[in-house]
Amino acid sequence: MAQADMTPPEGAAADWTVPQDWSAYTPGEHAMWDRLFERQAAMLPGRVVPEFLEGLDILRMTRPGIPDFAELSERLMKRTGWQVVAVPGLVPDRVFFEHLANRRFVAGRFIRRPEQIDYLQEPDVFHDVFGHVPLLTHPAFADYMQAYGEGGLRADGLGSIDHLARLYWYTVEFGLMRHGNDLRLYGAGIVSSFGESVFALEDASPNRIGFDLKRLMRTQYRIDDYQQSYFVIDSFEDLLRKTSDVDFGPIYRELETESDVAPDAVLAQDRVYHRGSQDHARA
Ligand code: HBI
Ligand code: FE
Repeated sequence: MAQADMTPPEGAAADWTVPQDWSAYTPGEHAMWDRLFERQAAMLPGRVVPEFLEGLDILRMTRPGIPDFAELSERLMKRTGWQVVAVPGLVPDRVFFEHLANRRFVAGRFIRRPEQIDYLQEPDVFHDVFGHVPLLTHPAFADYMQAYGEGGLRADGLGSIDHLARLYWYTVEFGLMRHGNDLRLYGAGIVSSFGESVFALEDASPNRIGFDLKRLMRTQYRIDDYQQSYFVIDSFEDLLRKTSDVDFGPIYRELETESDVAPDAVLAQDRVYHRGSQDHARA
């Protein structure tokens, strides 16, 4: 979880935003973006949902260099009313939810260094902008993200952020979608990761299980390795329907009396697309 301290750091506004300061990026930083972009762009066609590639196009993100948030915001605003704002790093949960509820996506402005190319702890501009922003051009996904922010503010009042955060994790960060008889990627944590883009879809190790809201909110997750289970939605419209026409209050109360589910578990009730060998996690 993010810091409990609600005071923004020196140089940040009360809502924790900072200027992106686009002109301060060095040629080396832009080159790092281009290197990451090319690696993912080569891998994603045929693996990612088409809506993601359309989003890259709509936002002109196929051009070289770290995108200028002001320009992304202008294009997004016309499509779905979203903006991209810069923050220094992880922000407190309430601050995060408040931005999403107002259709502002908070993005790190820094980019990883070459020695961190495959793993870093705090989300950088490549994860946040390449991973998250393209789908904000999709109306149902854009509405889902706002609804998550609003739900976060309510969950905070009910002491249920930990359960709700699993929904974000297993959809926005690590979600898969059905595509005909295949599966496709849409989670930002997967599409911004060279290794996990292949692992999540093609490796025999992880479970791939149909989306079920309550089951998913019972499921613990790993932050230190590839996921042991991925959850599969039918469409963004279906995801929005299954989460926004629902009163989470009674579900949170039920969850308090039910045990958590381990990250690798398969339950009798699950719609199983693939039962994982879990070889990766055991290795
Ligand atoms: N802050 N910058 C940033 N990015 C996140 O994705 C983020 C955050 N703070 C809290 C948070 N995510 C999650 O823990 C919430 O979904 C609960
Ligand atoms: Fe993320």
